[in-house]
Amino acid sequence: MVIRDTLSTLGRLAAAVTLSAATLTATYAADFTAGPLEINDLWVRGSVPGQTNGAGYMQINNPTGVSDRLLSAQSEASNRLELHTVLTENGVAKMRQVPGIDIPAKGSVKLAPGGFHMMFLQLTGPFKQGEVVPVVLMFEKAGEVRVNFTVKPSTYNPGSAGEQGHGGMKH
Ligand SMILES: [Cu+2]
Repeated sequence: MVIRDTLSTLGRLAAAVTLSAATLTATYAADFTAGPLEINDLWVRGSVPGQTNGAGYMQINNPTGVSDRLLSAQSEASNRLELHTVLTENGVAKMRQVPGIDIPAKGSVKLAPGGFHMMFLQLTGPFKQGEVVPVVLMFEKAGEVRVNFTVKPSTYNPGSAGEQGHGGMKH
């Protein structure tokens, strides 16, 4: 009798654990994580013949109460990989390298056309649609994390964030 009660309790516990694990997966599935940071929706445009540079975009969520900072990135896909933003000076949009991108506590940062982006300079090969571009991101607190950017069609343009950053810009 005692044994049967114990087994039935264990059974209920097992069911409860299974349920909560499933709930967590559904709620918190991120494409990539760096410590507590969640990194989602990583993409680059497919390159066209003759294209030497490319831009990468993603969203970084920080559910913690402590801010972090994206410091740098590395990839075999290009000779250099810089962090850029787009500034408008005298009505002209220009790209500028930035020393880091802050990820605020309990907040998020979106790298998107017209704003912050990862700048791949001197591509070592074409970005082919459907493939992925492996990158190592370095965060001040969360440390190093390997991520993959998905290569979208060369004409891909999500939302209405504006295209002024990368249309015909060359380095
Ligand atoms: Cu740029």
